[in-house]
Amino acid sequence: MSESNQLEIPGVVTLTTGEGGLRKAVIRSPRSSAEIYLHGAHVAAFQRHGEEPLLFMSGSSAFAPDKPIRGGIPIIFPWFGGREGMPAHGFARTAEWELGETTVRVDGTVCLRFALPDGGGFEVGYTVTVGESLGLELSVRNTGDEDADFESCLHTYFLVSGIDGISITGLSDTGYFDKVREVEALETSPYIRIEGEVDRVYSDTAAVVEIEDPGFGRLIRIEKTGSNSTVVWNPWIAKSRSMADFGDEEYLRMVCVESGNVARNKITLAAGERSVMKVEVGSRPLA
Ligand code: TA6
Repeated sequence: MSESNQLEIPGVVTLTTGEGGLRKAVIRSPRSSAEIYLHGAHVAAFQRHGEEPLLFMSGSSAFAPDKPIRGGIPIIFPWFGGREGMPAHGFARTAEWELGETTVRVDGTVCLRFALPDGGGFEVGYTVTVGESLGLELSVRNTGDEDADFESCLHTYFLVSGIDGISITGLSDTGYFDKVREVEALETSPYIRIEGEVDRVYSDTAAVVEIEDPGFGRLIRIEKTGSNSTVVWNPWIAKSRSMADFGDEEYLRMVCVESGNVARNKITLAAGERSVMKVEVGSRPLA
């Protein structure tokens, strides 16, 4: 049997060719479906049966070996943001990851385990669990002889019914760096609304964040462990127009709520030490 056949589970996990000729896994569980590209181990879609898709995907996204996918859940590693002469947000999201194992649990939940072939001094594993909710686990181990730093972020793009109708809770009284105004600030609002470009790195927070979307009649819940940073981003009008892989009006239908360890929350691992970040995203009807 070919390797791909060993990883396929009939009716549950299918390996096929997706956009741009990139390989992807198509997953179907009793409660949901998902698509994950090997390019970047990129979760491109997740949808609970009978619900709107949970994740946003730009209609203008590139699907090419040397470009990040615009939407879904890019894996940002080992740095967040720009770095002189290097790709923004690190190299993990444009690397070809290996799918090592697929399993299905008694309740039908599907687990897929990916590995980054070259983690630049780190051993990096990523486990995606597709079921009632979407589980993401990023494991990073320092394979060097010295301390090593890294930043990581699961840069999740959520689909919303309309950006002017949603509110984000869970970050009140949390400090953040406002990348638009380039100032440190304190979140004083229990309900964050998006009324312009928002690009905020909230630090020292392990809080659950929720996105209330009356238009879809749903509440999206983002729980995490091993993560002390939460990033909230919407490009709004001008930045949307400046991105070739993002539609001019697409800012109206998405918001990024990202879970990671970035900036002051970057992680330092001793030789051989491992850190694990877990994120679970789910949704339920709004009461
Ligand atoms: O997470 C927010 C952010 O850092 C923004 O500043 C914006 O650059 C966004 O990421 C998208 O970055 P990308 O490199 O994917 O265009």
